[in-house]
Amino acid sequence: MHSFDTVIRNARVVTAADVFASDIGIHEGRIVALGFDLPTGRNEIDAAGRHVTPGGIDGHVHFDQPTGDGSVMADDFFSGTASAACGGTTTVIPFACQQKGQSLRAAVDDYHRRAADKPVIDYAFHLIVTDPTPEILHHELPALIAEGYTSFKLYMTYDALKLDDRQILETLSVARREGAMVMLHAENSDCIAWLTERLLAAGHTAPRYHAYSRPMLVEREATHRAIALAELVDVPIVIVHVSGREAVEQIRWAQGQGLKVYAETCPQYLFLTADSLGCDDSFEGAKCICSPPPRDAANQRVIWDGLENGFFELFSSDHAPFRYGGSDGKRAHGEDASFDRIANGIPGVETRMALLWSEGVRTGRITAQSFVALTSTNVAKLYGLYPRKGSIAIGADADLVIWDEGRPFQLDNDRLHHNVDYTPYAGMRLSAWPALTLSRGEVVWDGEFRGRAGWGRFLPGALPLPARIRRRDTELPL
Ligand code: DUC
Ligand code: ZN
Ligand code: ZN
Repeated sequence: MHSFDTVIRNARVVTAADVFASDIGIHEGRIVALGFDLPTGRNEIDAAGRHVTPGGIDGHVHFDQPTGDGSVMADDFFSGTASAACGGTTTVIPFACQQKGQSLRAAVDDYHRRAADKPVIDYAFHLIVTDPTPEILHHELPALIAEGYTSFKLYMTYDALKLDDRQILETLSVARREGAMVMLHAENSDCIAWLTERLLAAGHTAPRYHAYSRPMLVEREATHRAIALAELVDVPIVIVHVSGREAVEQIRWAQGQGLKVYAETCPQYLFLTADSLGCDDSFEGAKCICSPPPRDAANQRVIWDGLENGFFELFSSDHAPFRYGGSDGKRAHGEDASFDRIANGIPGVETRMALLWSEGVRTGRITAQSFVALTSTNVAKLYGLYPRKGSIAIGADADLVIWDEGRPFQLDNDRLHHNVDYTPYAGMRLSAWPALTLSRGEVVWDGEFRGRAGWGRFLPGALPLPARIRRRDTELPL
């Protein structure tokens, strides 16, 4: 009779706080012992001095999300979570997106049906609120928050998704009252529409003009406005997919005032630039169309600085998968489609962890502990999944990654498990990849995908803390 289902020996355990040598004893999917000379387990894994981190939590992914514009996301809840697992991510938080006119409850039910028995790793949902009617604000949203849908995203752009400032205020005030966490997509919709119209009128239709239609000014302005709205309501927010200096400056100002404005960034803002959208008018640049668009080398450095100095709380993929070939992805409107008709988003759920470990930790830019904080612990804390997820601690789920390091290889799409036919990072030389991924103690990746559909469980979120953007000296008389 074994006391452990699995023992991982000789690990260099990394948490957001420490790196220490230990064995890890696992029983019934949980970590039950950390220490030396643990009794023999039913399965023995020798980590041989390798880094062992908590499994990644990707707090920003899109799977099987209808776009309404003729394009189709390539990954469903099976291929998306399988891809995540093979890249060292053991929990994902995709979106349940309300269509305008739809009840929020119907949207949640729809996404549960889409997920059904497909996920191979655990998952939660963020809501996307696009239609905050009184019924939704007063009844549906509070009820859903109480049931564990404790975070939601609001858009300031995209006609099908965006809210105006008044709607944002109303929705933020529900978050404040109920203690939910709000993510903001901060880009100024009217500026984008105006610029797009002028670019198209001038014949500038190629993919690379996507970046011209969404300059950093539009992100800066909306970031500033999002902060002001949150400050007025007195509720913390997350500004997602921060792309460069001007948005960073706005958030830094807010943080300097003591406001709880959290920032997320993504690999595309470290490893791609606007040039990735093409230096000529070829369609190839469509592969890197995402919003906000990647900027330039100077802005990449600002994002690296923000990861190094603790400015960023979250490092997520914003995996939004569309195929380049075929007729339902980037080409849904043909190769001649103007940039504004090309599906927005790039794949990245499988490459996120290795890109940051390889280019962040192994280059000495960030510590292994910061890596864990950015890719797992902080995500679990902000979205109400901690301490079950996000750490290597007694009682936590045994969601773990054992790292293979120091054997450089060239990244190409053939080694990935998503259902997308390209990766924007093809050709990069990386020096780390997960050797083993465990989801609740079960091996889901060991160089081969070992997971199975339906293993992943839905995780209701607890209420994240804190519920106020700052401690007010005087309360608003509201
Ligand atoms: N925003 C996202 O968060 N994901 C994909 C595209 C977008 O604009
Ligand atoms: Zn967004
Ligand atoms: Zn996104």
